[in-house]
Amino acid sequence: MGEVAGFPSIPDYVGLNAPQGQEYRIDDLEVEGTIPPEVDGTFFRAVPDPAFPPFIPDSAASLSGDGLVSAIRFENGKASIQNKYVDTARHVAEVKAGHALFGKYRNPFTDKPQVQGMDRTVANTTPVWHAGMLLMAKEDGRPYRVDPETLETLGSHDFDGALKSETMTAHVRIDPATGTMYAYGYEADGLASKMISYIVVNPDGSLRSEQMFEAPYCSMMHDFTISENYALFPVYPTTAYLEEMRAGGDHWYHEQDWPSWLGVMPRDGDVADMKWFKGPVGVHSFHMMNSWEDADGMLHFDACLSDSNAFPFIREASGIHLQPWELNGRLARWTVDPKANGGEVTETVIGPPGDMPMIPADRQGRPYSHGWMLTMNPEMQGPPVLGGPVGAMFNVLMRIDMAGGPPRALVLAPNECFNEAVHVPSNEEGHEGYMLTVVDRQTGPDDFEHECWIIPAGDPGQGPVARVTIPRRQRVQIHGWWVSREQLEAAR
Ligand code: V55
Ligand code: FE
Repeated sequence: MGEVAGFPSIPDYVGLNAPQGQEYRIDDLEVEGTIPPEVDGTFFRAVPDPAFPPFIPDSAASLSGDGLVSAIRFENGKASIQNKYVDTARHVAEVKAGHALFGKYRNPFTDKPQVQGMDRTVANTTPVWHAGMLLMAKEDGRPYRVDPETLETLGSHDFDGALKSETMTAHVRIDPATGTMYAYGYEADGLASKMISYIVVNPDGSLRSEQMFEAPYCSMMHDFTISENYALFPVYPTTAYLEEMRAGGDHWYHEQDWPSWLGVMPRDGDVADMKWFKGPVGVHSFHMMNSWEDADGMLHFDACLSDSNAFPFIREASGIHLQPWELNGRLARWTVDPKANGGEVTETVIGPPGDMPMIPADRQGRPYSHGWMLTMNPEMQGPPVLGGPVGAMFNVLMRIDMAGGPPRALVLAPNECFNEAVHVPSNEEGHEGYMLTVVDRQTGPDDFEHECWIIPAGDPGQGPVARVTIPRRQRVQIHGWWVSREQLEAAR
């Protein structure tokens, strides 16, 4: 496959993963079908896109790409796209130098001497919208604030100097009733640390509280959940060793025989009241769908769980040799009694293997009737489209009925794949709104087309009601966020 000048010809940089590195705005995109009136606002996407070839071959390079904000804007039935890099300290320094200065994924000991100590986050994982602010977040550092209209970078965001944690997750949870944002940072006080910062942010964007606690071990805690009364912190055995980093090794190693843990505390309470529930050994999850309390007060934690870490580079570094298709996973529900003083989780399988779980924003932390996720067509002959950080792309968007009704799924052609979708609610009673997602279509070894599809959320299988052509190559997106016109205007 054709390589991009200067970049090594390895999967992280070829085909769908070929670096693009261009900033542009294109108005009046071609639309097939009709954009529904609800779809009025901006679909923000976080896209890692390495601006410079690496000076160390790094097997985790797909996660190290410079953060680029992609904004697909909808107004009056028309659509436009704007792509712009986040001007992180790291990106600015590398642009000035004209080449890469930072080494391996999350290993500062491999950086060039002139950037030692510099903020090395790439702000490439989630465009978070809260309190009228757009924050480009990545779990290894603090988020960067970006102007939602111009996509100009406004700087590293530390809540007006109030944040102590060196890191903040890319997966925040916003309470729909109050607008309070719940977040956390792991490795909060340094590399390989067990320290976690529990961060609560007022609806106006000011920091309400920050409390530190220790996890059973340092863990790659990519996401967490809230329910109406609790905050739930999953700890999975992908861990870090400072000595490995100092020796130029990787940040992450998966310990297949360590137990997982679920920390549960009152959402607005004290970390001293954390209770730890033991989960199965060896498992990992990047993303949770939701948590909620039932009528009996039992607490449920719904996550896209795998039997090992889903990233091949982490398994390989850990001596776990599994092909991607040999890794089993499921949408799993862990149930605990939050009034008990710890114990073990009880697991129930509630959905297929897959990832990128999505729920309506107004069901966050509450009982919910349905959610959506990406999965693979089990009947497909031949390989899926290759690309993204895991190496293979998903080709099914599935609505999961939590009451046990049949799933409703949109299955793509074998040469097509989904990026994560966002949900656009509808004001119409009983209408579930729409899912917005960028679909990539492979038309040759190095040739791809991209469209933004607008899909009925209540029955994705009906297929898109509108398809917006994106006339430039797009690199694989990580997460997205839908911001309505109302929210955008309130933020002005
Ligand atoms: C993920 C993505 C990351 C990362 C760690 O999707 C985990 C999971 C794009 O960066 O650094
Ligand atoms: Fe994520």
